[in-house]
Amino acid sequence: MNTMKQTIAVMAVAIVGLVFADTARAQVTTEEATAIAQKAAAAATSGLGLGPSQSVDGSAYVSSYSPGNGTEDWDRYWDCGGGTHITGGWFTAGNWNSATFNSDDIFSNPDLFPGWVTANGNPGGSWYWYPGNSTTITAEAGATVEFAFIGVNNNPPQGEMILSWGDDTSPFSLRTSSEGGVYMHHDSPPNDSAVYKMDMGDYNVFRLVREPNATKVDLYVNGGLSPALSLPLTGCSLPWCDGGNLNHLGAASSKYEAAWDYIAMTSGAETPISREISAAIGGSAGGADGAAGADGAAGADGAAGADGAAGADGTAGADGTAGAQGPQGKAGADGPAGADAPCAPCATVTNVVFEALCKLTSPTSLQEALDCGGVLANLALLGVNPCDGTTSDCYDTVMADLSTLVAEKLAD
Ligand SMILES: [Ca+2]
Repeated sequence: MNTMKQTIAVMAVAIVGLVFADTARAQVTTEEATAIAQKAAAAATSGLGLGPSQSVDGSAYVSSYSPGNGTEDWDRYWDCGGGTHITGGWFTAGNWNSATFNSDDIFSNPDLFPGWVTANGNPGGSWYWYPGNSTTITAEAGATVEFAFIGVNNNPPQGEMILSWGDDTSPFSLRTSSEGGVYMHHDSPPNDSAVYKMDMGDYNVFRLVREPNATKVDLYVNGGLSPALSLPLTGCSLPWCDGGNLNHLGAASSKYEAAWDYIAMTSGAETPISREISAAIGGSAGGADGAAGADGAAGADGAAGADGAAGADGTAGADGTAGAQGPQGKAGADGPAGADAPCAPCATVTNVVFEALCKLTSPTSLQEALDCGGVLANLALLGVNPCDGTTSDCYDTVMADLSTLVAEKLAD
């Protein structure tokens, strides 16, 4: 039963995926695609500690970004606590005294912030790492450095070192800009990148990546997926390519007052994008395959998808069948009055009645003839338009004349 449910769940996911993919190809606009990408990036980075807003407990500083140091497998990581850069951290050289760095401090708060160190702004102090012959940081393998600090303000001195880094082929440095921001510098051949302007007084995360055999180094800031700056690494010549410049990492010049949170480094290029891809497919490359795990329980149903975009208009449909006959219409208005029928002279009516009387009957008395003649006169006058007087007048005239004519006939 469990297998059945799993199968159904997998099929449902596959169908939804197919529908979505088809919709995406056909309908998604640039704005929608941008929104989807931003959402995906936010979702992907949230698990890396690059989500927004981390307050520094007890301090006045609130960062716009939180560091990703806790989730990565760094070769070297120091949280800036537990001693000096050498006794607590992984650096091997450099100056540290009470004038240059203060442990457990964010600026003027004495020893209230374990895991932080403040560079006091006095000259002379930096942290250096010299791996000697055991370096794993090579141009061939690529490498990544990440660190975070809060600057005392956004008015840093011009050109102070934040980080100085050389693999086995070329050195460069990341420096402060008096414009408010940072830039990258290469000594040989001499070259400066553009200035990336940012609020140096905020909590900022810097990530430098040298991809394998790359001819440039990229700076990513605050979890951004695209480089904020790039600097070509086109070559190296003496005196910049001796042992003091190659194969080293220098950091945290005390000439720029800043409170440092952590610094980490690893062999291999770990761009923000490659980190996300790695996380999405289930972790780091390399090791042998593990044994197959037991089947997981069937997942819960996914949420219903959003409505799709409106479709295009369809083609016109075929004509419908004829409708039923409608109800009978209203009676029409009366027509105009007709023309008068032609009139009939009463004398003509009298002659018709008399001839009919003679043919139909053989009266033996005047009264008998007039009784019968009255019936015939009424018949004859039906529908007749008398030329003189009314129908009743014409009837009287007809009966009077008929009386005369019948009397003369009887007298014959
Ligand atoms: Ca820290």
